[in-house]
Amino acid sequence: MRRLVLEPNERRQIEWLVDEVLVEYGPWDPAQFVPHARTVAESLPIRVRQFFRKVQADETDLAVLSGLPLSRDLEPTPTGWDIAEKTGVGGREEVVLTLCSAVLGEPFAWGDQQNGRMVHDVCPAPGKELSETSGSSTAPLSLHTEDAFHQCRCDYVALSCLRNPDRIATTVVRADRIALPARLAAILSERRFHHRPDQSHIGPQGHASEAADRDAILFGPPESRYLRIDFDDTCAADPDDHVAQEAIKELYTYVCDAQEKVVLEPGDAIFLDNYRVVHGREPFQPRYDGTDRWLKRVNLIRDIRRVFLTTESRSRVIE
Ligand SMILES: O=C(O)CCC(=O)C(=O)O
Ligand SMILES: [Fe+2]
Repeated sequence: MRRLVLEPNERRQIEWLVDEVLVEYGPWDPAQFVPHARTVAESLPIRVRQFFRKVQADETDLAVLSGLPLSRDLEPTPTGWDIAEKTGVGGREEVVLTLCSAVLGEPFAWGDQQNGRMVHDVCPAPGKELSETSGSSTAPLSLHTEDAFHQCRCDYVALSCLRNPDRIATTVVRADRIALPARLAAILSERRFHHRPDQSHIGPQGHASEAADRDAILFGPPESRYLRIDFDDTCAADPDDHVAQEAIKELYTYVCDAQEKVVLEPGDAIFLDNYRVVHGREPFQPRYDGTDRWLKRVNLIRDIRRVFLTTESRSRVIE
């Protein structure tokens, strides 16, 4: 894990830049700003830019930026992303995350997730407590590769923390820390698995072709393996393939042994390499009184052309 703690003068520099963005590109609309974000992000403090260049070059699995600016008059935590969308709460924090994220990758979105928004709200929502979505709370969010079902899934998940009063951990498992026997690794490297769309993508029929693809769970350079798995939605491609089914179960035990917890503090942003880390969240009791845990989230891809080739347009929203 690599961490950069911002100095007060760097935090001020970021605040000025956010003010500039809100004047020049206001009223704030992430979808309008995102194509310009990379250029504006050139004015971020040099240590931030160097940090992300290093994260990219080394394929750092977990990177944390600490000491980011937070509004003194931050609004109460919304009770769901749809409320956040209507009210536009946490707008300054979205600018901060979008700018920092743009150094590492290109933001993009999914049409069927949070209404195609570029910046998501991760906060507990009434009625979603037990769901397999970011609005869950009392049930743990199982370990997953973000959008594992899709070839165009993100290279990085960026999560910035606005509030986390009960210090609820994001759970992470780094591929490098999973001590798999060679026999198991060999099965998981074969294309005998389906990665089905998760509950956050409503209307899974829209992704039927990806869901039908056969793919491996383990792939990439043998000395630093890549992972593709959602423990709720990855299954054996052939229902009679008991070896593949058992391999997923066995992998789960090794993954649990390697699980680590990262507690995000307000002003922290974590950048998870979605090929090298699977992540989830501990359960917690929501209060729905404006003080709940609240994160902002952005999906990042290294090469935006992969998105354009998927959308067959210059749209960053995959339908
Ligand atoms: O709430 C968290 O810490 C992680 C949530 C998550 O998996 C996500 O938003 O993609
Ligand atoms: Fe996630």
